[in-house]
Amino acid sequence: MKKTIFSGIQPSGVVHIGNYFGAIKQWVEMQNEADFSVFCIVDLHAITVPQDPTELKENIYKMAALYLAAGIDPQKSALFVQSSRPEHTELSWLLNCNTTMGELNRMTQFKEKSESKKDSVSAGLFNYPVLMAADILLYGATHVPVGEDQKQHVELTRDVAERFNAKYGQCFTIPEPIIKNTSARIMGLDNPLKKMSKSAASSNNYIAISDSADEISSKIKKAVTDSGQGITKDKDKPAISNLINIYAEATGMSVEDIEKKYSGKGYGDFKKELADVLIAYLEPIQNEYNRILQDKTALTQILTDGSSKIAGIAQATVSSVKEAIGLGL
Ligand code: ATP
Ligand code: LTN
Repeated sequence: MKKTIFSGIQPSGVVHIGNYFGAIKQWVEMQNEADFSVFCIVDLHAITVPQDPTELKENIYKMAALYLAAGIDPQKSALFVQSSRPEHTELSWLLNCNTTMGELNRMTQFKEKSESKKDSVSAGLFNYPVLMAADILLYGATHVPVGEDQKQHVELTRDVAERFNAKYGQCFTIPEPIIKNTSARIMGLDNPLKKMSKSAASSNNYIAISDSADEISSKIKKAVTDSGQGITKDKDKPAISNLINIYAEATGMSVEDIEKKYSGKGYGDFKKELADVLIAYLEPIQNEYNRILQDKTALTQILTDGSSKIAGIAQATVSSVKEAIGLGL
C-alpha cells in the first residue's frame, strides 16, 4: 500500500524540544521512506484560543523556517499553511455533522484545556479534533506521526472515517498514529509528571528550540531530579528517566548505552553533559533557522508551491465526500 504521511503543528509561540523530538524530528526521518508526505502549519487550530494577529502571522513564518531548518525537504514533501486550502474547513463541517457530541466530550485534551472555564472557551476548541480529522483524511494519509497526547485525536479520526465509510461507501483511508518510544512524551523539566508544554506557567518547564546555550545549561541544571542516585531509567524515577530520553534523542544512543556510560556517576555530571549534548544538537538547527527566516519571499514561495501541489488531492476528496452525502446538484 502507498505510504502517505500527514502531520501538523500549531504556529503558536514557542516550539520546545518536546514538539521537536515528539513530532518534527520523526517527520524528517519518515519523509525519506514515504511515497508522499504532507506537513502542515495548522493556523486554523491555533485560533481555537486567542491569538494576536501580528504575532500569529510572524509565527507562521517562524514555524515554516523551523520545519525547513529541521530538514523537511520541500522537493520531497508538501509544506503548506492550513488556511491556504479551504477544503480543510469544508471537510471539517461535513465531518462535524457525522461526529457526536459524546465523542468530542470524551477528548481529554479538551477537558484539560477547558477545565474551570467551560462556558468561555470557543466552540472551535471543542470541534478542534474534527478539523484535525479533516486534515488527515483529505490527503488519504496512512501514517500520522504525533506525540502521545494526540493519539486520542487520531483514534477519533479512525472512528469517524470508518463510520462514514460504512454509511456512505468507501471514501476515506483509515490512518494509523505513529508514536515513538523515547520521545512520545517529553516531560516538563520542573515537573516530570506532566508533559513539557509551551503553556506551562514557567519557562523552566521547557527548552525552547531558540534557547541560548546559557539558557539551556541553566534550565538543565535547575531541572528537578528524583531522590536516590544512579542514571537509570525506571518508572519510579520519572525525572531522570525523562532526562535520559532527551539524551537518547539528542545523541541517537540507546537507553542501555547511556545507562552504561553513566554507571557510577552522579546527577550533576550527567546533567552537565546532557546540556552540552543539547547545545551541540540545537546549534546547527538554530543557525539554519535564523538564515531561512531572513528571506520571507522565498519562504512564501515554498508555502505557496506546497499548497498548489496538494490542491488537486484535497479538491477531489471534498468532491467525492459531497457526492457520497448527496450534496449539490
Ligand atoms: P500545549 O502544550 O500548549 O498543548 P504543545 O506544546 O502540545 O502545546 P502542539 O502544537 O499542540 O504543542 O503540539 C505539536 C506536536 O508536538 C504534536 O504532535 C504533539 O503531540 C507534540 N508534542 C507536544 N508536546 C509534546 C511532549 N511534551 N512530548 C512529545 N511530543 C509532544
Ligand atoms: N492537533 C495537533 C496538530 C494537528 C495535527 C493535525 C497533527 C492538527 N492537525 C493532523 C497530526 C495530524 C497538535 O499537535 N496539537
